[in-house]
Amino acid sequence: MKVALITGVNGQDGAYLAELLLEKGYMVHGVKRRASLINTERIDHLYQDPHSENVRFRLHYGDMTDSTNIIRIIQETQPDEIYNLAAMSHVKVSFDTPEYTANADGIGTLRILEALRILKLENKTKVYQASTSELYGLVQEVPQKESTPFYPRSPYAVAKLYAYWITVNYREAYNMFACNGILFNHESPLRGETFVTRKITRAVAAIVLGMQDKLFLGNLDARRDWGHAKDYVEAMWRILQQDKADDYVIATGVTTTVRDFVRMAFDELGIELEFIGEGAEEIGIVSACRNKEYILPVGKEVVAVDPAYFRPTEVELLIGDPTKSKTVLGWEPKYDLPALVKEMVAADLEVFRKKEVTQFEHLIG
Ligand code: NDP
Ligand code: GDR
Repeated sequence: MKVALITGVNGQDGAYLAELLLEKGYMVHGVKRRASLINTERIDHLYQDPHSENVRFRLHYGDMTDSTNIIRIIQETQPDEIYNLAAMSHVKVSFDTPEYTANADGIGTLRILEALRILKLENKTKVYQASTSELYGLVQEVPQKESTPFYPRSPYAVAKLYAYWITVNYREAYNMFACNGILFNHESPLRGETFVTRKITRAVAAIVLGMQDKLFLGNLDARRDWGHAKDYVEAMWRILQQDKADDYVIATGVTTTVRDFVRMAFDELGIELEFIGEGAEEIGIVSACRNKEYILPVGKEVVAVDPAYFRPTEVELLIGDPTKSKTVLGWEPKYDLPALVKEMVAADLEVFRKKEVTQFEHLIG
């Protein structure tokens, strides 16, 4: 039985990847950091009682900032494959916590690679590093592909740049099977609530149910290449099944503005929006309501800009060229953006039908 170790197992991608690897017959070990509340909602459906026999899914406490536990967990689990997904993954928050982000996202990757050398597993264990389209940052070339120069625009992206290159360096220096997946934005109903897509789909659900008045956003002009996390974890696995270690862009090749994502999400429930004004003065108002269940008055302001969500340096345009991953990995996404939006809006309607809104949610992200 193949053994996989996933850091960040209770994050969006960790949950989908754990599910995929369990389906494929792997023994899956997940690393989870300690929190004051149990935050395993995304993986609760995969729980296996550690006291029973033939358990194939186990969690270990660990933190990317602590070499000792990384070495110990790798020694105990002797993985064939490590998927390093753990990270402080919010770009805006990285401006507030730059040193911690460098430590967890940058040096954390080094800790894993070095642990493998210390344990003499460098020629046994394959490593997947969760690299990101944020490396491209300030546009140098579109669409962005593996050879496009990097120009990171946030402490998060700079930390991930270190992680990218240390992965390449350990591959070249020690002949390790260490790969970067340069993944463009990928979303799902499991996406963290402070990333823009989920913030939008949650707000749409809450607004139509009368639980929220308005959605405040930052830069509506930013363009992202959005895919579905389920498709993207399949690509991660494929990257480690190749004969040769390499780096791959994973993207859809389609880019959309934040404004259009908002439009699509409201339209999903039969509500059409018109955007008027510019910059920080721009607002989105209801221009038509086709839905008999969720009636919103025409003219109601449902979207406004709050400059608090602007980033000190922004990534304006991301659009990936997935040619290499399609030809070499045989990877093909199953979801397009309309299908993704549909699934996320439907899931959030369910969430809000059952739930009370937390007061803090629009203070962050
Ligand atoms: P999430 O934010 O949903 O998950 C991140 C995971 O990392 C969580 O389990 C989190 O734990 C854990 N984590 C954070 N800090 C530490 C730490 N110091 N030690 C141990 N664990 C930690 O991210 P995604 O699932 O969306 O992304 C997975 C990876 O892929 C990340 O590295 C991200 O930067 C990268 N990426 C994501 C893309 C995307 O569009 N989703 C695109 C490209 C790259 P906790 O729950 O306790 O916070
Ligand atoms: P991103 O994702 O920064 O691309 O990083 P996010 O969803 O946070 O932002 C996308 C774009 O939307 C704009 N935006 C807002 N963003 C947030 N979060 N909140 C808002 O209110 C808002 N209004 C506008 C942002 O300015 C940005 O341009 C994600 C993360 O998953 C990273 O870990 C990953 O590496 C990259 O995707 C690829």
